[in-house]
Amino acid sequence: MTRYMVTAALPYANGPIHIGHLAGCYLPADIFVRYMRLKGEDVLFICGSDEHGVPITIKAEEMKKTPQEIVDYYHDIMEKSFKAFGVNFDNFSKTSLPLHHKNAQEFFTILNEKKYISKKTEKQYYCEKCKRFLPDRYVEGVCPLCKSEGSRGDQCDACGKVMENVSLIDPKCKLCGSAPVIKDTEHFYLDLDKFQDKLKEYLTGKTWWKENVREYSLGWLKEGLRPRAITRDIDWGVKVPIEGYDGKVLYVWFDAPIGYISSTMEYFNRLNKKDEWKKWWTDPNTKLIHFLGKDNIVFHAVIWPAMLMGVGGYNLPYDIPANEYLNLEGKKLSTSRNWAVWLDDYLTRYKPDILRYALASTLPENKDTDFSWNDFQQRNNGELADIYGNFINRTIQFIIKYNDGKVSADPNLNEQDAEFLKLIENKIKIIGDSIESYSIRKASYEFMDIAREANKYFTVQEPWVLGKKDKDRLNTVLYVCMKAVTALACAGDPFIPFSSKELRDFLGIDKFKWDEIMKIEPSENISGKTLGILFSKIEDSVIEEEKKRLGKKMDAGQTEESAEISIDDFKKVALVVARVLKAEKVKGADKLLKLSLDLGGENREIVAGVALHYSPEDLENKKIVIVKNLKPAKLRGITSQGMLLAASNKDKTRVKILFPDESCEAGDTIG
Ligand code: B3M
Ligand code: ZN
Repeated sequence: MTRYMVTAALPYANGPIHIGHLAGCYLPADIFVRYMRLKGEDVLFICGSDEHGVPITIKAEEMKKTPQEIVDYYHDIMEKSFKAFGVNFDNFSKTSLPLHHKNAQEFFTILNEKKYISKKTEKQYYCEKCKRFLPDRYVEGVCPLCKSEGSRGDQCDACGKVMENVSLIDPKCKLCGSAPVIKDTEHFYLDLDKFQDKLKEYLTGKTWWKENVREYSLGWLKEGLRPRAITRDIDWGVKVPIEGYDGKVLYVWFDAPIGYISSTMEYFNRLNKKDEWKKWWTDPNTKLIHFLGKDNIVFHAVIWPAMLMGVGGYNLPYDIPANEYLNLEGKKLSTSRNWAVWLDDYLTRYKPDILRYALASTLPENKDTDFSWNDFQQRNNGELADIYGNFINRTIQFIIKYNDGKVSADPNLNEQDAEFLKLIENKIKIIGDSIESYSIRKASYEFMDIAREANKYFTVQEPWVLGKKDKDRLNTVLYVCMKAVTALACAGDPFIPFSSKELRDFLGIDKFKWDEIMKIEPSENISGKTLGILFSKIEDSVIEEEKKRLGKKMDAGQTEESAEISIDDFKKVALVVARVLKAEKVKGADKLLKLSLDLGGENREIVAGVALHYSPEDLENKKIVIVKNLKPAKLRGITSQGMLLAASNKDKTRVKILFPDESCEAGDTIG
């Protein structure tokens, strides 16, 4: 039986995950894997953080931390947010692990022994002021190919092209801004030219690949492959396993794909099945599928297969479903300008399923697409709430209110009923076929279309009229509606797994197979059960807030620290001690607590975004510090008359309220 080894590109551990990453590969990979598992296929889903290379060392220098501290920090954030978003990797590893270093060195050694690696002296940028070579992203300039500014030394963000050595126009050292000189340095090269013919045959045979991926890769061969440097002059990374090369490490793109294998090994080591990984990487019955974004294509479709061919014995990638780019509100995503929606931040305000669905509906499968907050709102309000949620809700409410919660399983289907059920069955098949061919946008459209059609059926059948005159017919109609609810609960799993699970729990469906969804008999009695609101509407003002957030620096501390204020400015802020009389959760807002405060003779209400970190009991009777003269703001319909003081880390994963000494009294002023 065929096995599927599925990977999603290893994200650099130099920042949290944003929607561009999600749309590029993590969401499509997860949807694919969820579906394949429901089909009963044997799938392993592997990822991990990419912890080497210049992206990491630059970040470490910026934050004045060690590279290891940086990668550990972001690895955790990424792992947690993937989990909370429902992206269920079997293993999320780290390329800084010793196991991986050993594997990468072994690859290098074998390729070297087989004479696929050579040594060459080549020109490299060198900054005389910083006294160091400037590999990859340490240098920026104008792209020689597309002429955009801010292009890096190894790859241009704007056109995605991989750069020839020292070819930037007007290069600048990223660290100090001065113009680098060009110096000779000795490096190891992977002799890609030796794989030209084999790669051509390999790529030509991949007729089922997405056209953009195959064309792009073959395009690379047209110019004739040349040896590529696979070492760098930095000290963070996998050491070159040859004596006398201190201060040089393997290029991150040499070791990173080997990380997929290391992650697989780590997974099976943990299960005490040490050799099992081989089945997933060398057995011809295993199909290797790499999900990734378009700037990663050449590394996976040309260089990585060459490495695997060179070492020998490994499967070559069977498919590389790469996506194009996702823009945000009509502009290119930019992490440095904070023109991004960050997953960990998003998850503090909204359910994962909304973003999953909104992104699935607009994935850049064949061309760049755009994410906008208005579209997000429309997908939620107009589709998840008004179509999907509405159908489920009206069906269940109707059965509970007007039919004692009962629907018996002996329907008397007429032609219309049978046709409708057939239509659902067809749609489930189309969804599956679409996912298998990586047309996930189409799949998600067809999924919502089940609910669209179901609403039509409900309206046309008019169960509210039937109740009075034809109990038998009513039962049949409700039975058919429950079949549709069941179909939505199951077929929704790849797209909106959390809501689907909630709905399946309500319906009492445990495990199910994709091909047997229409065979599931709906539960005959739902009386006494309650199903929460799956999707509630998002107000315009909330969306406006999101838009305002874009482009603002996440790290407020950084910008404010530099802006000096006078003592008079500071005195304008009225800080006082307040005692919490009562604390309660704000309905429909996971993050907010409403606090009733005693300010020493005056009572006030404030709304504070601390509910993820404190429960109401934690705060009652405690003394806190608030800004008293802040302009009142309305949050979820409650007027907040002030703001409490709390300390937090940059990503707001740790939030600590400042509690003054117990001997302070409500109303005491601070300053
Ligand atoms: N870390 C590039 C990126 O995040 C890189 C992928 C490695 S996959 C082996 O865009
Ligand atoms: Zn410099």
